[in-house]
Amino acid sequence: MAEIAAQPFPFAFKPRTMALIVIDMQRDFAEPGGFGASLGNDVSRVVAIVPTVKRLIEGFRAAGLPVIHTMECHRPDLSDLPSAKRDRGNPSIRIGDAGPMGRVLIAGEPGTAILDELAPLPGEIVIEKPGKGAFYATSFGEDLRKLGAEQLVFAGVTTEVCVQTTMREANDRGYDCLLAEDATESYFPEFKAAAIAMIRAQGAIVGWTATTDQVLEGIANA
Ligand code: C5J
Repeated sequence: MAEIAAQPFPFAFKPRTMALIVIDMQRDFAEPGGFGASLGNDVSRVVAIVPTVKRLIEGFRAAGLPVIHTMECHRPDLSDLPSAKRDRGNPSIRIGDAGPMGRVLIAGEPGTAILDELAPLPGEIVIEKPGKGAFYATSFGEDLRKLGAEQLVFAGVTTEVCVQTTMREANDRGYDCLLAEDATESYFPEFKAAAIAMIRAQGAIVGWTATTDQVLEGIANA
């Protein structure tokens, strides 16, 4: 087993069974006029992590390890958008409404796309997910099984919503999970800090956390 220096203790991994999961690095969460901004959030926090997420993605690609991207989005007919989700918050535009970047969080619309700098390469798996967790109503679990993945490194947004939900789902399914602390972000710094603390509390009850440098160093030394 190889190791990544991590908290609360080193993260052991088999060099060929690790995958990177990049959660929802979409224009709708990072750009003015998108869904995140419509909820009154400061999207510059998301933009700030893009170079770090890019470095992490490039490190996995260079090591020949899989990179899986997720996108939070819904069908154009909204058949996968329950009112429990559409009616929440008090956004100026709701999911499915027409906004400056097309219909908000609808598959295929410009604002729903992954940021250009982090665009998936041909052949990389992209999961379109209607929920916060990536396992719900998607092929994600089956894709991981086919890849033979056992350890998952997570990046993306937002730390306490879609990232943490997917990590918890993955942990329940038997995956060892590590969150790259500086490659994830929240609109609320205190929520990010709390999520990181929760994840690694009680002897890594949900998983481990490490910096992008630590992850890349662990991969390089494997
Ligand atoms: C949210 C997400 N926060 N990707 N989505 O609505 O975390």
